[in-house]
Amino acid sequence: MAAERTFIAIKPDGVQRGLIGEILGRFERKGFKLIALKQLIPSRELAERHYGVHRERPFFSGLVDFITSGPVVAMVWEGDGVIASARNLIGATKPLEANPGTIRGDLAVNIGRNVIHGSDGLETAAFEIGLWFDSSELHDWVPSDQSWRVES
Ligand code: DAT
Ligand code: MG
Repeated sequence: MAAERTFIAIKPDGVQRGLIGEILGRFERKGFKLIALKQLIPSRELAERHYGVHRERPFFSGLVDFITSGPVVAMVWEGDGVIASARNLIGATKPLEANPGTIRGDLAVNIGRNVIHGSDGLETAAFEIGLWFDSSELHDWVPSDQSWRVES
């Protein structure tokens, strides 16, 4: 069975606030494996497809304006249970309700500037990875401590 992967993006506010290293470090220290990483300013088309499920919501155009306003750091992380675990590391959508210790709980106050995106399920993860990355940009590798990264 293929290892589980999730799509993570540091939004323009996280990049502007100098939080890239802080956020990457949390995923690295947790023990997940980085499969792809790039910085880009998303096109409107990419942002609208990424947030397509929210198309009818009142905040949609503001959300697309924001996510296309500057560089985003897009990533793919791999590991057992990484999709749900990444959501736990990220914290609740509303930063004021996110638990301390989570990225949003520690680093954000505003729902419209909540620093980071993470896929919310297997299907969305596969869709988002394919949307943001070409398969040639995904790099599989075996960390030297691989046996410590899986549940025994
Ligand atoms: P999440 O990013 O936790 O998966 P979501 O998928 O429900 O949350 O929404 C996507 C993004 O849209 C979210 O990170 C911030 C923005 N958003 C959601 N609800 C909002 C609201 N009520 N007002 C403004 N922005 C909102
Ligand atoms: Mg979501």
